Amino acid sequence: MEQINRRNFMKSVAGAAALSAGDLELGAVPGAGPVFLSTWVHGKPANERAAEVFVAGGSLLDAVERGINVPENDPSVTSVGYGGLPNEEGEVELDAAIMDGTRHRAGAVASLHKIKNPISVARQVLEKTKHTTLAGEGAFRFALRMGFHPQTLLTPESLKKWLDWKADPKRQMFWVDPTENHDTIGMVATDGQGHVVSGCSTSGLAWKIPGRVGDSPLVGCGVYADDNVGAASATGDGDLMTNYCTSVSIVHSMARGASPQDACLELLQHMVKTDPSNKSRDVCVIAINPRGDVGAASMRSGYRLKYALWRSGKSELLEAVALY
Ligand code: SD4
Repeated sequence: MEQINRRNFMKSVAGAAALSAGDLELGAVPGAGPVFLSTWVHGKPANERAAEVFVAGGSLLDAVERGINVPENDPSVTSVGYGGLPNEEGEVELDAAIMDGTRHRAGAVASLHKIKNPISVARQVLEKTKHTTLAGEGAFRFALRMGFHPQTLLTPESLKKWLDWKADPKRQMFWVDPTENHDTIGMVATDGQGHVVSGCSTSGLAWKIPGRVGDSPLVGCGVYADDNVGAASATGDGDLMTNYCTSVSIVHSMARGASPQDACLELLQHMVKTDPSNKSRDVCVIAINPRGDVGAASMRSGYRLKYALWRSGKSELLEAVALY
């Protein structure tokens, strides 16, 4: 695989003619260089920040962490970090994980309160402990020991939405309005030199039962990364996806020879084979291999994934294929 140093990479980014959309088709074999692939519209500024951190000399893990910090810090993104919609009791509970495909190790936090950057706490779990996952009060106390500052994560807007939900006698529990629950950020990345990382951060489903842990902080579900094969992440109904170990299933399909795109589709097809009613569920997945081939797919067109792709200095927003 061609090795590039950062100076050459920056030159090539500055000088490269913009790639046409056709050049970036899923499954195309691109030249070596970093690639960042993220879920939803807020994935675009996240990818751009990740690329900036990487080009400035950060590691791929630094890049994915800092990229994911962008939607975590943005109060207008209502399912990630600060401004994320709370659980049934009005408390914002955050889940996040980051996995390093080189060491085959992850760090994760679940049901973390009052800390707006769970992906950074997850990174500290990875770097500073021999554990993989910390949850709830223990995760919070660990974050304080690592120097994170506690704060209220409810914004006036998210507090009002929770009060309105509480006041609605006909309110649905656990999944009120799918349009409000689409904002998890999953990011998969390669440095173009054989390394891959997967990261995911979310406030989970709005109005969830306190203590509920979704797929996002679970290794193999919301994140999976292996330099020998590739990385995957997911967004959607985590209670469903956890039962399919979504991300590791995709990476294992890739290990058996599937392209990232085919591996994403295979997982969705398998979900429907085991239970046809899964056709109508909210499931979206993304995948990448160390060469930078990417895949993205949604189960159904009514919940179609918009995903962000950053490659060779070009940052764009695309629509994933939908199986149904
Ligand atoms: C969860 N998978 O907690 C997350 C929510 C999500 O788009 O991704 N929404 O179940």
